[in-house]
Amino acid sequence: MSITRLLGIKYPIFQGAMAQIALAPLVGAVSNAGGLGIIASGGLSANQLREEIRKTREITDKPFAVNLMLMMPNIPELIDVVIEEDVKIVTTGAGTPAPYMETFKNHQILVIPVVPSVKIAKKMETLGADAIVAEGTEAGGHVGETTTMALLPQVVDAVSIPVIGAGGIADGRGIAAAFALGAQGVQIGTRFLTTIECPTHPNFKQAVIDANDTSTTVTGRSLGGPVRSIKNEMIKAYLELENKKASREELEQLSLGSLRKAVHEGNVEQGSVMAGQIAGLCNKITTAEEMITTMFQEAQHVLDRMASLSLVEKEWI
Ligand code: TUI
Repeated sequence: MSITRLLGIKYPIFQGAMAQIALAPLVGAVSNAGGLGIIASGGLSANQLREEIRKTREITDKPFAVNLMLMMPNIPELIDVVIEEDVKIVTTGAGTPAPYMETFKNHQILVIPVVPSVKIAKKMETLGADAIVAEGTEAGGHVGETTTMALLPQVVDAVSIPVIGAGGIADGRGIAAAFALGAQGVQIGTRFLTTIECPTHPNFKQAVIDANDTSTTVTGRSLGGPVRSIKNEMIKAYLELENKKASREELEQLSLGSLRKAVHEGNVEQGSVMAGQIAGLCNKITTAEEMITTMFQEAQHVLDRMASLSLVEKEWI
């Protein structure tokens, strides 16, 4: 079954579950526009998640999902809330949902893990995942090592459930490219940072608008938790500490509360401005709806152009 039918959405686009950002206003706007809005539960208490779910339902009557960041210690409580509030789609990240799969299935909850490799994609299919988001290292936040271009076709070949492409996609060309690689849909995070409904401090949006293709880098490799964000004073200090083989405590001290600093306080030099490599392409503030409809129109133009490109005519085949 197609991903749009399976989930009851119009466009095969998921909004990335950006921690502290993907809350009711953005999620409701994306779902109202026909995409899949996804609440980021990472960092929320059970009651805060319940509130975001209820607020989202005040904004939209369309399907939306909850993302479970599996490194969070309160995952069991968050899952109880998902069940109690009758949310029917979850995406998972940064770990394995194995211990909870039976619970999800018993409650007819669709499970869509985000994965950084073929090996983990296959494992998720075996566990009973309903679809997979294959996320390349171009993405913002916690990332794997393989690029979307290389990861996507390999995951598509390795599993028989629908695959959604993520990482480095922010316009119609990227969507068309994901389709060309075998994806049934896309997940987009960074581009949603420059929407009107995105609730970050204006400085955070401006940092994304000002970014170019080389503005992001990865920190935290030495701790086994690589994170992509826009380079700034804090990131420079972090990388210097990592080069000096600083202890986990020292590194964690520097990054403590850093996402909040950037997202809420607008401190984009000392805070963590998580964003993907495609930030350089995100330089216009629009509504989520305009962004989604424009991107699919662009994707159609790209596909039309590709269809009229004849390799026979060029005598390449
Ligand atoms: O999770 C993400 N991206 C994130 S989470 C996040 S919150 C955070 N805040 C501060 C520091 C670190 C993180 C920000 N961005 N993307 C999905 C993703 N999942 N990427 C990689 C994975 C992943 C990794 C290992 C999924 C599964 C996995 O292992 C599963 C297994 O079975 O071993």
